[in-house]
Amino acid sequence: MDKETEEDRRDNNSDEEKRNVSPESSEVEDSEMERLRRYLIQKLRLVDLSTSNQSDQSQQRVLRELSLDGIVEYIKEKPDCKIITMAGAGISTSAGIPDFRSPSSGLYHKLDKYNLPYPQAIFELDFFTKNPEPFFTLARELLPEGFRPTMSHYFIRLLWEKGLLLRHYTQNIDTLERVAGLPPEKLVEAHGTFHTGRCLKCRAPYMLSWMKEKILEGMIPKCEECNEGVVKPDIVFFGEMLPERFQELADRDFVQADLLIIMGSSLVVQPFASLVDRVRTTCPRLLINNEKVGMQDRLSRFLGLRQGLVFDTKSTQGGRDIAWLGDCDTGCQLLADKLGWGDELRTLVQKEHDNLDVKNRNDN
Ligand code: CNA
Repeated sequence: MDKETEEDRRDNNSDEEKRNVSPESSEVEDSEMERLRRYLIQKLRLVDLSTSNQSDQSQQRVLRELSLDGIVEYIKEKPDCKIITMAGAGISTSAGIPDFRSPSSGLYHKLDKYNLPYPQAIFELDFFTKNPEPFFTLARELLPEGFRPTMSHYFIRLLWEKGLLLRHYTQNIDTLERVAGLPPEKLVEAHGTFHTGRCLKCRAPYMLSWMKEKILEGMIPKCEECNEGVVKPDIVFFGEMLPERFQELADRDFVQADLLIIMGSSLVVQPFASLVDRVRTTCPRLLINNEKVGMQDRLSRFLGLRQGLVFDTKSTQGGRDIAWLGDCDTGCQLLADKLGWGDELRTLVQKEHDNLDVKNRNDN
């Protein structure tokens, strides 16, 4: 009891002390924090200190209105607007391809049957080398067989046809951007693609059609050159380097962009997710997704790392980030409608889907 009273007293004292904190001592604490932050950044070589305060600059007003209408007005006023689109699995879910992380429908919730030690193992090189079977069983469900690109894919193609697309960066491996007619030079498949594959032993190259035949027959594709290695589609597994094209073009493109549109991604896989920080601080960023993602966490804020998206519409200093929450296809159609391209997009989708249906019928 006595002890409690003593502790209470100590607590009260410390409360008293807190209340008596002078502005000077709080400034000292702040500067010590700042010194610690800079020390950690420098020691860990986390980020260039000259750019670690960019978030302050990003508060300039670049959009007249922080809304989809603000973005529409911005595009209309910039006839040569250079747009980068970034996409994830969410732009393909309406084509029937599940994403990873959506609750209940995402792949990570459906992997029990593969008996994995943990869900990500299916995309890890070490695990694949020892046991490729789970991956190829899953690949059978993911293979671009008869899937049709979505409204979102065709919206990106329309941006290209209008001369506004600087580049499309995708995490998807389903090749639907190619099927939608986006030219390869406008496309960066950051996590690789099923389009091509390689023998893990002798590196002999293979095409999708060859791999698909084996995978759909329930076989593990084995190299016909060395007769030993497993042929792995050129998709990037956890722990593998991203394609050189990603590094090269990201360095060149993002500093030039006038607008960034991010669609259907949880923005948790690095380094893709932090691309959002590589545009200029005056470049508006529009997120079209079921949920808000990509915001800065407290640790990164403290370390001056990854600024992330800032959806604080109450900020008096302006802002440049918009979250349009809902289905990607609906968001893209709405954006196209507001830009005056609505009918063009609907017609493009209809025409391309009809062509694909005919092609699929002829192939079968
Ligand atoms: P993810 O982590 O599964 O996140 C998907 C995000 O999209 C989530 O925030 C969802 O809420 C959102 N979403 C899902 N459907 C819709 C929709 N119709 N409209 C709006 N938002 C939607 O997927 P990420 O792409 O962010 O993760 C990166 C991984 C997933 C990459 O390595 C990919 O290779 C991998 N992946 C790709 C495919 C594909 O190629 N289609 C499929 C599954 C996984």
